[in-house]
Order: sequence, then structure tokens, then C-alpha cells
Amino acid sequence: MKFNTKTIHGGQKLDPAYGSVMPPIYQTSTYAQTTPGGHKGYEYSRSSNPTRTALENSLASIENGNYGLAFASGLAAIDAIIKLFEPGDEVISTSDLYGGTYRLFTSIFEKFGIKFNFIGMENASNIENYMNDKTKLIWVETPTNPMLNIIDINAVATIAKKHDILLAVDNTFATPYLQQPLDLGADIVMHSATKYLGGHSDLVMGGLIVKDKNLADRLYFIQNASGAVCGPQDSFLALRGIKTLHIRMQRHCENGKAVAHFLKKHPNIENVYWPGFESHPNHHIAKEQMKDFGGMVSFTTKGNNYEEAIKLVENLKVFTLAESLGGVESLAGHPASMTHASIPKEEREKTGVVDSLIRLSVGIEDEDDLIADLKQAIG
Ligand code: P1T
Repeated sequence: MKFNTKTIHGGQKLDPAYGSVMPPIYQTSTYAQTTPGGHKGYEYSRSSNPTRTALENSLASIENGNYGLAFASGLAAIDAIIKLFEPGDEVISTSDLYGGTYRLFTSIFEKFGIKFNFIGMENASNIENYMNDKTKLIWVETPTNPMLNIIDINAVATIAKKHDILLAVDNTFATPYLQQPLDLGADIVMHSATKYLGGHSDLVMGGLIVKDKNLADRLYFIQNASGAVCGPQDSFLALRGIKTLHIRMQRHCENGKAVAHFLKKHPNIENVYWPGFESHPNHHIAKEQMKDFGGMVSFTTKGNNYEEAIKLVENLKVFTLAESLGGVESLAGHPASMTHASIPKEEREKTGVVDSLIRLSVGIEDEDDLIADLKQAIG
């Protein structure tokens, strides 16, 4: 089955009761048993729920995995991955990453004795410098949030395999429409399904997808034992979103490209970060591992100051100033004060998250309206 068919049918069965085309929302916490253990495969909705199963099977299908697990949020999904490890274990993570992931690693898991090394991975061989016998996981976000750096998944996977450790890839920005990390050698794919997979800014959810049964069993144990699961209503909404992922992504990419080129030509704009530019340092890798360049674009203004950036985002009318990304509507964010405020200023500035940086999640509205809006806001 090809990707555009998998988004609609992958892992799905007709409902056995009435043949409903969409899975019913099994809004139930528990299931009747005829005798202890005598049930039809479901006993308690933290452990599993048929609507969630339909979503988890869809996730596995679109990422070319064998097992999918859905969580209450993207961060809950990341939390489950790190719970695979023990005090003393080490993780090598990309230094440019979602602020909430950084906060989870440093403010929660460091307390439990797990050490995180945040490093630049644009040149994958840099990872070898931080590898030791305690290293258990490489954490990759690509494209990165918010600087749109590109990391060579295949090259990192080769290093992870050589050292017999796990590679997890946060595929939130790319989605499986653009890249499928398991096929490039990753062990775990993670999603904030809140974003492009859901696609309509109406839910918060996370997902993990793996190929290996033993790893799936260990993650399932954590999902059930820690309990950060998503409910059946949200599972239904995410499934509905995934069915249009391929057509939404196509338009996100077209509009992202138009916006990136518009900004690049604008005399008041200093830097534009978008992996589709030939001048992007890892454009050649993006071209190889991604089908297109996505709908996320970041930029700084010529004046390079905080006040100007804030004024610009306040002036936008079609773009909404808001956290999050990946919905049908265009959003603008100011990472330094919003999504990445939990990263200390000197750390975030090292990766380029300066006070004048603005991040756009380019939606699927008409391209002309988006560009007209940016034009009037930039002035
Ligand atoms: O918000 P949540 O569903 O828990 O997902 C966290 C997360 C993980 N990974 C990436 C790459 C993300 O972008 C996010 C969430 N990001 C935002 C809310 C944001 O505006 O960047």
C-alpha cells in the first residue's frame, strides 16, 4: 500500500458490529467480563481501548513500523522513552530542540540521574566525541524546532548501530509524508500528534512507533504502568486528521516555500531559515531524506531587536500569534519568549534562538493572503 492510501486505510478494519466506516468512539473506562479474564481483548481503557487501537495501528502503518503507541501528549511520549533507562545512563541529544523536551530532560530526568549531552549534530560525526559506554540513546529532532536544522538520520543511525544503542527521532516537523525515520535506521519515531498528524489544532497527543517487538513491549509496559494515555475522543480526532495528512502536507510545503522565498527577498528581513534553500547548510541532506521541505519557516528582522519582532507578530492578522504548529491555520510564534523560554538565554542563543527570531507555521490558506499579511506586518 502506498503512503496516500495508508493515511486513509492503513491498519484499519471495518467495525465488526455495524460496518461503520470510521471506528466508533468507545467512550468507556472498562469492559464486562464473563469470568475473571473472560473478555474480548479489552479490560480497562488505560491498558487499551478499541478507538485508541485503531489510531495506534494507523500510526504504525504510516511510519512503516510494526507497533504504534498513543499518549496524552508529545511530552508524555518522550517521557515514556526516557523511562526505558536507569540512573547513570547517558543520552546524546541535539542542542536545537523543542524547549519543552529540553525542560523534560534537564528539569525532570536529570534529577533521576540520567545525563544529557546537548550537541550540534549537523555534522553527525560530532556524536562520536560524546559517546561512552554509558550512552544509551541518541535523541534527534529533524528538522529542528525552531532553527530548521537538518540532521542526517541515516548517518546517525550508523553510529547508533555501531555502538549498539537506540536512536529516537522526533518526526513532528516532517511527518511521515516527508520522511520515514524507521526506514533510515531509527529505532523509535516520536510525534507530537498535536501538530500535523491531528492537523486541526483541536487536540493534544503524542505517538511512538517502533519495528521491534521487544522494544514495543517495553514501551507498552511503561505506557500502561505510568498511564499517560490519550482518550477515545482524541484518538478519533487524530485518526480523522491523519486521513488528510498527505494533501494537507502538500499544501503546507507549497505555501511554506512561497513564504520562505517572499521573506528572503524582503529588504527588512535579515535571515530566513528553511531547508529548501540551496544555501541551507544541510540542504543536500534534506533533499535526500525528505520528499519536500515542510511548512515551517523561521526568520529574523534586519533591526535584530526584541521590540521589532514583538511588533511584527502583534501586527499579523491572518497568522495567529500562538504556541503550537501544524494546524490548517497559519500561526506565528516568538520562540525566545514562548516555546523556548525554558531554555536559558545563553544556551538558546548559541543555537540561534535570538530575541528577534520569529517562527511561522505556514498553514493551508491561500498563499496570496499569507504573503499580503506578512507584507503589511513587516511594513
Ligand atoms: O505539546 P506536546 O504534544 O506535548 O508535544 C511536545 C513537542 C515535542 N516535539 C516537538 C518537535 C514539538 O514541537 C513539541 C511541541 N511544540 C510546541 C508546542 C511548539 O509550539 O513548538
